[in-house]
Amino acid sequence: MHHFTELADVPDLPHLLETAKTVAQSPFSLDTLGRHKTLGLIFFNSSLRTRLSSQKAARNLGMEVIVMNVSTDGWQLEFQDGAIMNQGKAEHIKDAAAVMGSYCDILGVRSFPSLTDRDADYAEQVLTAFKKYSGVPVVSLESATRHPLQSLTDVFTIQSHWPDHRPKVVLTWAPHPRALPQAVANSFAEWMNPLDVDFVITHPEGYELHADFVGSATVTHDQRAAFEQADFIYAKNWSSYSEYGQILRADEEWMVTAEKMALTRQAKFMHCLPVRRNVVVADEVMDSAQNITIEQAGNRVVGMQAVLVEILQNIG
Ligand code: SN0
Repeated sequence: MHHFTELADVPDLPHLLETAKTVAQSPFSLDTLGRHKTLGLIFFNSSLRTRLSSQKAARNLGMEVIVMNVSTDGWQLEFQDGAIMNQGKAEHIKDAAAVMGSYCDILGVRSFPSLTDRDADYAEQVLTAFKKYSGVPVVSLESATRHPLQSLTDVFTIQSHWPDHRPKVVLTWAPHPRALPQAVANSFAEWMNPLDVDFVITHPEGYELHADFVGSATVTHDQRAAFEQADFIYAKNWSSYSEYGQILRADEEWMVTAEKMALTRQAKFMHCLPVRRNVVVADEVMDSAQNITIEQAGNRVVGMQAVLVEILQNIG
């Protein structure tokens, strides 16, 4: 594997999942694979799990790690090709990415969407620039439209709770006070499509995801019907794609509650975290045995480590 920014970058998903299983069973068996190799973690936005799990994963492989919050600690970056840089922005991404690439063997990059310019967001300006100018493999630490490290971890987590029948996996929209990206939902849908699961997406009208991500999922506006007989409930808020970046409703009607979880087949509750308790999901669900979000977050180390193993093996 070279880059890891979307499912299409993964040459062999079953192989990557096998690598993840091996990593989970013996995290230190390849502790010299990354010797004298440096992972750079570049954040344009906040991070807790991605930042910590990536550092831990890299160190388990003997890698050095450099972390930088570019939006607060770096020069303001210009992304426009041919820009006359006589305003506030001090450095062009062409130069900054090339320099970071010269210090690092692999670069992880986190950048959120603007949620105002849909075309620019879906063109993945930041990630594309890093791929083009850094000269090294790029790992998405969540981009404008996707969060593949989260999705890989989600697939791994679902596989480790696989029931004795073909599972029903439900992605449910939930309310939130802020406008959030579609990235986690897009990516989750992208990675669920190739699995042998009954995949259902439920959301209020106006929250349709781009058809490329929905794929062959069943889409319904009836959340309760979607929950019936579900084995996994994956909750996530996202802002509207059609009325781009807008919050169309924020009422608590779509919150995940114990009463709704009772419609399921004792489903496991999943969320990428951070989660707004008693807005997205009620305490009674978060504090129940059905909640596997902490295990899910723990598995982020496994997901990142598997990705680093496959990229490092490819670098040689
Ligand atoms: C991000 C998102 O994409 O939805 C990161 C998830 C991994 N979530 C948030 O920004 C939540 C922020 C908040 O105010 O609750």
